[in-house]
Amino acid sequence: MPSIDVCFSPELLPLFKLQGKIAVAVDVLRATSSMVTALSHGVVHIAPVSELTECMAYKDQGYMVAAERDGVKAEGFDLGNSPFHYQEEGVRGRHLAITTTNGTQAIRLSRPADEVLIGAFLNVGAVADYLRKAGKDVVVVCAGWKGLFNLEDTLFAGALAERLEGDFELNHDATLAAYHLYQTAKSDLLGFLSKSSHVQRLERLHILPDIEFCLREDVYQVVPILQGDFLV
Ligand code: 3SL
Repeated sequence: MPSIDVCFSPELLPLFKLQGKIAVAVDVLRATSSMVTALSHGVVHIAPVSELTECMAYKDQGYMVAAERDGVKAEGFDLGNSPFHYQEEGVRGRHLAITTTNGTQAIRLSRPADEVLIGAFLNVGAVADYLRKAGKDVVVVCAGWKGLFNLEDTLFAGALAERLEGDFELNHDATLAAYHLYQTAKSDLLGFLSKSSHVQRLERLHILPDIEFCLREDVYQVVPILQGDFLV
């Protein structure tokens, strides 16, 4: 039976072997939630990049360019990192380049895996269905915050483990921890996360609706996959 493991921070990735496995990169608040939303609302593909300058360079090719640093839209960019930016009719049929503080870094570092998928609560069921069909070992790569552990990405890993229970081994300690944390939190994810550092950070920016939206499960069926430099 394949197994699911959880890497709680990109800093821990050197301890994981990704070759031969599928990586699920997650940054619930808010990068991967925004990416899932964008592709579900007709964005053609997404270039996730690390640096602001690299991202801005896509503008010359007709891309919408989006950037977030410390929760705020970076100056001069078309869009920030709110999932609501990507529900506008104007995004349909466009190409998007995006850089964020943690999420796009987690995606880049996941590249040694056989496949890199993008996960969020918004598409957790669709990701689980994909992984069940693929039948390969999985590592959930949590974006965390600047190298540190975070609760929301860990809860996503727990939710995914719950969906895969019975078809995947849940025998890694990190997976068991995430699974049990999710059991405690799942009836009220927002309440559980209310004291967490990133929810408090985002609340200071007055974007509670973003948080509430990102914590909704199974809103979208899309499973973004990294193909070359692009998420499709
Ligand atoms: O760190 C990231 O990649 C972002 O998702 C952070 S924020 O939610 O936009 O503040």
